[in-house]
Amino acid sequence: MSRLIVISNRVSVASAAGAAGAQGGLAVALKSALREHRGIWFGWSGQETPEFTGHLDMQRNDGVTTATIDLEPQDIDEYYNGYANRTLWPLFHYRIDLTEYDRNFGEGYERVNERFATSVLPLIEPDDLVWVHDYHLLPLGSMLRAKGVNNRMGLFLHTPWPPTRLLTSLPMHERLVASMLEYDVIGFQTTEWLESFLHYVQKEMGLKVGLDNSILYKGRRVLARAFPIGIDYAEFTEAAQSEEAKEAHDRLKLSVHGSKILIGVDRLDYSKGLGERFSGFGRFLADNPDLAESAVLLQIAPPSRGDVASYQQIREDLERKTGHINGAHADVAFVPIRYVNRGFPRAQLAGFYRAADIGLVTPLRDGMNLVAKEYVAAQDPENPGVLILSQFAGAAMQLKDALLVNPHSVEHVSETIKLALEMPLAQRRKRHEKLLVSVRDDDVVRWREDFVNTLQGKGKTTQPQHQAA
Ligand code: ADQ
Repeated sequence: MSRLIVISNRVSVASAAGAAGAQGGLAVALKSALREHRGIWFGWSGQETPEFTGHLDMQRNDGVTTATIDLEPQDIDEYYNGYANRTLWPLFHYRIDLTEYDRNFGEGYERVNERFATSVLPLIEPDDLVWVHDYHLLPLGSMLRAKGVNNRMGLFLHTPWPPTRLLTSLPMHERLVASMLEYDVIGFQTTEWLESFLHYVQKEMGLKVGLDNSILYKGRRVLARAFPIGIDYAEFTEAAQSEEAKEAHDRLKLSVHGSKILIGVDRLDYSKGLGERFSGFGRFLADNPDLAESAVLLQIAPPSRGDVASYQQIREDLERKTGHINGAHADVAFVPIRYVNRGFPRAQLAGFYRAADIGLVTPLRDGMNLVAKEYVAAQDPENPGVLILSQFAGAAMQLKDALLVNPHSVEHVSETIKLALEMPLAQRRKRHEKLLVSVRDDDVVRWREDFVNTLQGKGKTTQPQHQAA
């Protein structure tokens, strides 16, 4: 079996007892793949160094080898806070109004990708599979190729891929996309993002795409495909049955004195549509005074990317909006929105999901959205809650039995909340049963096996019946 080299912006090194419970499903899944393939996980330590040295900090924890480098303050500003989070992240989430086009960011991005390439190079052996993750590292594969790496290399993009007309607003967009075509496999979350990518390479680069979605580029064949990511179903359902989850469930239920609970769990990010969600809930309260005190929205949103101005802005906006809605609808013993700015261990989160009658997952744009899947997995199948899901989340392509909403429409969100609160048990069970099949079967283990098999050239997807036209 080939070794696996996973490369991502950050590496999850935590291994101490208890820390595993706080990790995301992605870290858990990648670690199990790394254990199986005797691999190495390479990336930035998250630490700053006054001057870049390329020193590799190698650690072995929990059967997984990690290798990390520290970055200079200028690298962090231009690559991470700059090009990754102020240019590509908003652009890939269709927010050209928030996208900053600064040439220094682009240069910093290339410099750090080059530093990643130089640092990881000595770790790569001839038969290794190289799996690069996300928008931080799009050109890394081409830089490794330039250094003579001929290994099979794949890229998985966790975010959406924007429509061609938006992408062309990025200076040097063609250079960026051309660099991606040095990978052997490029994975997207959904066919929608895949189609946007294929549209770009055909219309802007004049490349031919085969019926199997392979792109002929400089005499090589690059396979582009959708690999929808899932949650670690086994790990999550185990967490949901723990004593810690039960306690969290009971604590939340008791605290609302019989009101229905709506739950939102998101990183504090403008792509998650939190402001629109609060407005939709506010509209529900205004439209249904008879029901008003019967529903509480618990929004858990730990701050993220606090060094970027647009993230400070959203935090202020949400605090204002919460105050406004609570001011208008609270009573002495009732507050409609509980807005909590911190993270919780996964078991407690699972307990909160299970206690909630509605999972309110309304991003304006999201590559996939794992919270929607976690909400479904945590429900009691005998008496499940209802998932309200944005039609603009990648997850909507799989979770068709959720109540799909347009998060921009406060009226639609308000009406859908009412519909969900009044949904009869039989219909809730029927919908949940179907949702659960998808969440259980298309889990993160299947996702990574599918990607790694495709990268290895195994499976029918890599034995195309049709050559590029
Ligand atoms: P994110 O934008 O971070 O991920 P998401 O898919 O929802 O979004 O994953 C968030 C994860 O963080 C979930 O597992 C959730 O439980 C956890 N989390 C969020 N808030 C938390 C809190 N307060 N306490 C504890 N845990 C919390 C990116 C893309 C997504 C894509 C994923 C995976 O933006 O579209 O689904 O990667 O590919």
